[in-house]
Amino acid sequence: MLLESYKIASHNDSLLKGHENKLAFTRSEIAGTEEIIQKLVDFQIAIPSWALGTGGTRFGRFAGGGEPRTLEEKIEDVGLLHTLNKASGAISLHIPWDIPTDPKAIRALAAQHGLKFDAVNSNTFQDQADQEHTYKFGSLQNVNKAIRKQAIDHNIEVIKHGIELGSDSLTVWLSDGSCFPGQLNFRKAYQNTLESLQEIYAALPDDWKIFVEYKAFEPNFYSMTVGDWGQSLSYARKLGDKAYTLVDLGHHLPNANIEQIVSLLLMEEKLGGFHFNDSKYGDDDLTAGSVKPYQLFLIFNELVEGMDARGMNHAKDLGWMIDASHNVKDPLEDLLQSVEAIMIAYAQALSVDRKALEDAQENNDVVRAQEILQNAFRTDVRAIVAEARLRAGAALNPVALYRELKVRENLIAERGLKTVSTGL
Ligand code: LRH
Ligand code: MN
Ligand code: MN
Repeated sequence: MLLESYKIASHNDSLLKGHENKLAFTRSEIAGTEEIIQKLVDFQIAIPSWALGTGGTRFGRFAGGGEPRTLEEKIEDVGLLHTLNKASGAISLHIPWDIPTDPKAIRALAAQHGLKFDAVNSNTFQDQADQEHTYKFGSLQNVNKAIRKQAIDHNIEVIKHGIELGSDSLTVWLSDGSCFPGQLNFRKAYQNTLESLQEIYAALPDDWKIFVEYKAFEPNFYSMTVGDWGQSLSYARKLGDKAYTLVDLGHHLPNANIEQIVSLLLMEEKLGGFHFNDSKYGDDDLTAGSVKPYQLFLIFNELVEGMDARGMNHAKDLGWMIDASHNVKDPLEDLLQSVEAIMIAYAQALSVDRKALEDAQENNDVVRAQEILQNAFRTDVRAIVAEARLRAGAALNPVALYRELKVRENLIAERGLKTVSTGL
């Protein structure tokens, strides 16, 4: 579906007066808005190819209509999102869910939509139809060398696909672990995993990164071989300079202090990137910022503080990706909401009075420190985020325009009502 720019322009015209009033008020509330707006314009969040269809749970999947049936259609969907918000200029592929059989054409199509390829993801948590060995008892950790080799080879294959697409990072998430005490020798599982990762690392091009994603639980429920940030950091350290930890917000035990984890990883120069989502209980993969927006803000607060302290470029030095998809929403609307929530948290973090906060911290003024953070969190920054979109040529209200233009209805007319996208 083509979204002509005049439609965005006329949508923006209709909202302009109200927007300008709100922006003027926000400018009076927040210092340095111009700088914040520019940072927001530069900030891009990658869309996962597996989130464009309705996700399911193990209790069922309720597919929506007009889902993308091919990688080409997925790229078109991300292109649509990017046209609407100009903040989703990248796509992250999961292989083999999305195999670029004609990489040149895929790359050209993505470029046509202004999209880059973010991290490529390997999949050794499911058995594929043509696969020789099963991953039932793990992949890179497996006691069987042939199974480890199969998983290593798959990862190297994924790197090759990534190179062809112009990606520059590989995300490895392992479901490896055990469900029962005694099932696994932890030390041997660690050692096997490390050696396997080392072989994958050796296949990385010089300018690539490998992200080691951790997860506390699921599908293994007694132990996970990369179960937390400490284990991920331990692998990343042993692997070398190109290896980093990836933080998926849903992969922690309840009440984990994720913002502190982020701060420490940044300090250790081993934070590689994010999978944004939100949750109430575990890896719920809900829309970013929908349940715990204050936590998302506190994470961005540490990111801005830590990245600035290290002279890092916010837009370029970490991998920003969404990893969320669920059953009950239109996935494209859901992704627009996630991007918006991330931008809001980022804008709020940029608006924190750093000097005042540091001063309060140095003087143990706990009340003032809390006031500073909560003031930033409670100040409405939505007009600044909208202004960044306006300047980038996107829609002032992407979800509203998506509905006005009946995008989903058009996609259903194009692709049909009974479509099932690949993914979980
Ligand atoms: C695992 C995970 C990981 C996978 C994706 C599909 O829960 O977060 O990133 O690659 O979901
Ligand atoms: Mn993830
Ligand atoms: Mn997950």
